[in-house]
Amino acid sequence: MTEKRKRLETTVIHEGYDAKEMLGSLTPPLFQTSTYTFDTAEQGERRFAGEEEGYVYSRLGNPTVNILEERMAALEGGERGLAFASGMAAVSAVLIALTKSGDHILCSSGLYGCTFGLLQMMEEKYQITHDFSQMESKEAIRELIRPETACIYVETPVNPTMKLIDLELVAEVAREYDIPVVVDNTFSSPYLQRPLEAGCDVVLHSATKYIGGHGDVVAGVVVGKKDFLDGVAMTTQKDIGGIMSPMDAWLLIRGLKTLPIRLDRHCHNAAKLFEKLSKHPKIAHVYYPGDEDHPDYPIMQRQMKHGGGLIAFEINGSKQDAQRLLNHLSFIKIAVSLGDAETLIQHPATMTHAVVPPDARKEMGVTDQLIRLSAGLEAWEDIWEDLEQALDRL
Ligand code: LCS
Repeated sequence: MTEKRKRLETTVIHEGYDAKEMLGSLTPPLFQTSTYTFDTAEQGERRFAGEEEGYVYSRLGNPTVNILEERMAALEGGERGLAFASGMAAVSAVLIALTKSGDHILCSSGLYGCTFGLLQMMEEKYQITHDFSQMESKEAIRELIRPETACIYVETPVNPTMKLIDLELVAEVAREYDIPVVVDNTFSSPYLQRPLEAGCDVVLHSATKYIGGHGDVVAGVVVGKKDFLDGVAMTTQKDIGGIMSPMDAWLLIRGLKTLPIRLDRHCHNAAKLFEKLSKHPKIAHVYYPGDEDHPDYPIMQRQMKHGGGLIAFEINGSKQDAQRLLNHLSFIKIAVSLGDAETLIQHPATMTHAVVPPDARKEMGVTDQLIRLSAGLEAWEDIWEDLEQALDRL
């Protein structure tokens, strides 16, 4: 009898692990090993030749890491998952695997600062060019596709402006040209948004954020078709070597178990804070995908379960006022990263997006007055009281 596919809330806890195979250990064991012994020299030969299944060396595979990879593949609805040392190791492995010198990448207009930095480097060193697009219509996307366009790379919600990209629309155009679509799903997690179901080809995460959820791991994950990921595993992962450590995989397996209940609380807190922030006189604008008046709200309803746990807002004032607001906070932490139990606040123009030149930053909508908040798991009333007292002191 084939086993019925389980719901996401069950998959985050059980997929990819059978306690019977591990002496009944309820929790997946941590295989903290760099290498694996062969019974004979001939067995070693067979393993290296790919004629016999089995572990060889932890840069090529580790049982604890494999559990996480299988679980993430099931959660995103892909055939295979691959784990990396960081979100940027995942982004770079995918982009390098998909492109060669002279190619072109079409990107959503607005990307995490280091992804922007990587694209700049690829252009300077390898002549792999890129364009940015709001991707608001099929025409707008088609206009920027060239014969050498090797992939479309999308973040949605966009970091940090919270603009949304319609994934089904992008996937439809990409299919016309047979170009793969890569989606950075870090801000949503598979609980809120599943890009592969929308027709996209590769999904990746900074697992540092909601996947881990506890601020104690830096990691990345990629999910997609087996053929593509087998290729990445044997090239940009194996030979560049940005693999995930078994300990980090073990922590992520633990963190993942509570993903749905954490996300429910993150989203609830963000919705409450949005209501309060949008009425405050010292705030000029709030960017939040759950805002019913936001032009992207219909996209949110179609492709996300909730509005997510992140809010960006612009204050009435200067860059110094934005910094003063952060300095006045009491328990809300000034820190980059997101998706942790603690509410985190940061100033994108001088922190996550400081590497983006001022002109490009402006085009992305990252002004000096913009602040990004990752709603934590605390009582939302306490988060609001801290924000309110800091706003009142401006
Ligand atoms: N993609 C997105 C959307 C991100 O926000 C980040 C990191 C990355 C990829 C890279 O992942 P990492 O290598 O750090 O695991 N974003 C950060 C942020 O917004 N604040 O600090 C890091």
